[in-house]
Amino acid sequence: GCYAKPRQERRFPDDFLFGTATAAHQIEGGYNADGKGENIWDRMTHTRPHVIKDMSNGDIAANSYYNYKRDVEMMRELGLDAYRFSFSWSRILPNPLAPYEVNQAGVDFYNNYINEMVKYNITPMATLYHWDLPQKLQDLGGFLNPLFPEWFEDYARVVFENFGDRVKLFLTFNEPSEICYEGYGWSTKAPILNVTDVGTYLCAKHLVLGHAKAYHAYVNDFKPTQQGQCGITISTNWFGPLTDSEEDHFAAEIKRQSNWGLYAEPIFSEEGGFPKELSDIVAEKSLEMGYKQSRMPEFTDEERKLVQGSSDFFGVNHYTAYLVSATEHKTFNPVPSLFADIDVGVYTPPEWLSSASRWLQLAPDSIYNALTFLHNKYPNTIFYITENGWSTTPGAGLIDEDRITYYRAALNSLLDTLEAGVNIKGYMAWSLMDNFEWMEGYTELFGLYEVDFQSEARTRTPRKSAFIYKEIIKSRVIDPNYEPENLTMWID
Ligand code: PNW
Repeated sequence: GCYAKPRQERRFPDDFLFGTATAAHQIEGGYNADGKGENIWDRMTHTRPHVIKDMSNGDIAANSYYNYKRDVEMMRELGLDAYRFSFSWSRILPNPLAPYEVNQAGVDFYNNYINEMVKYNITPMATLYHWDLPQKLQDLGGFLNPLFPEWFEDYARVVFENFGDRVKLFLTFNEPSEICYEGYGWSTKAPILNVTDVGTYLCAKHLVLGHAKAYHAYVNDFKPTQQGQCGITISTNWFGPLTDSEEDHFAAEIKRQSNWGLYAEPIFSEEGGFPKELSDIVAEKSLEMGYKQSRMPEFTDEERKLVQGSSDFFGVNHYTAYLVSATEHKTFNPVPSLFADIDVGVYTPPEWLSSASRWLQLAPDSIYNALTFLHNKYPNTIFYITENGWSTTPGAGLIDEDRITYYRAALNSLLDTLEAGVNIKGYMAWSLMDNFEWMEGYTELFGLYEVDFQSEARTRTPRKSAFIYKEIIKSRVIDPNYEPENLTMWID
């Protein structure tokens, strides 16, 4: 008879952590509630509203500051093992240069949120920085100021001190490349500085130093009693060569070095410091322009050592893949800039399923390609997928078949990766609910739950994908034919 083991019987381990992810500025609202300080997204959206696609902001967002019990109820409905959220620095420290002046109302909010999760056995995973820098620090140069690592360590200590008794999984930064390249080297995230020549590189150096200082503060002063883990989340989409030519293979490697190597290499590699080939290129281009030193800063030996190995695990935000060419598909870039330095073209095959976001397509096997590559490059590393998800447009409704197709493909690729021996301990779907999608405002929606942004209560309603994810979490199996009977949610 034909008793071949069906593909859907491949299981996720029982102790694998399934969760969802959010970020403070995208869901909380309460932008000036109870003593919260201003952050760079408050400032930018209030003074330059036209930079946001629908001229919206995060003033109210999904109003989670006042809805945290409902949020945790949704986590229970889905049967989540874990939940990833972020702390708002300016809610906890409205005056960030006085880290001893803690805003108690802000601390109380996070205590309530965390206690409610812990009460229902949901493991909190907390990010210290998801893009919402206190404006007062930006006024002093933000990530470009060499004092940044100290500011960040001061803040990190306040977080560990207040929440580390219950939070055992900390992430310092979310997506350095979006912070440094988009915010400082370009103008597609706050603070839209557009310092194309050195913004990305200076920010990268200060960011990894800040990460390392926070990590060592945790390891030396908190871990012995709190017994948790501290890592960092880096956006690691897959970049493969467009053709099999040597030039395209090199182009893909340089693209990877500039996109995630800049942040991963100093922390996770044996050698430490910035990626070699990228550093050589920037040094060479700097000389050509008449500089006697590279625009890429260096690490002192002491700094290099401080940063090397400063992470208990590697958090991966993974969404899609791109094909890289040494000659084709190039776009205009200012000179000098990171994109002009690497000088490659990036291509997306039109046959890949498209989301509501320009940059997000369903690329076959992209989790497998990215994670096996990282595993081979940084052996013995523990990974968590800290974000993965799909966007739809407002009004697309609750029946989100493309999102379901995407999640099933991603989770199958994740099973392939686990079977290949990569040590991945958890997966956080982006996102629990619709939220403020940065420059796109509320025009691209990533939620398993729809949020009614017209209603004062910001009513949350599960989409079909929520039921599919719930079933996968419960059964530990991806059943390609599972259909919910109706869209009525319950708590098991
Ligand atoms: C992430 N890319 O950003 C962020 O961490 C979230 O805050 C955000 O809402 C979510 O993804 C959806 O955009 C990304 O170009 C930005 O591949 C850019 C990319 C991926 C993720």
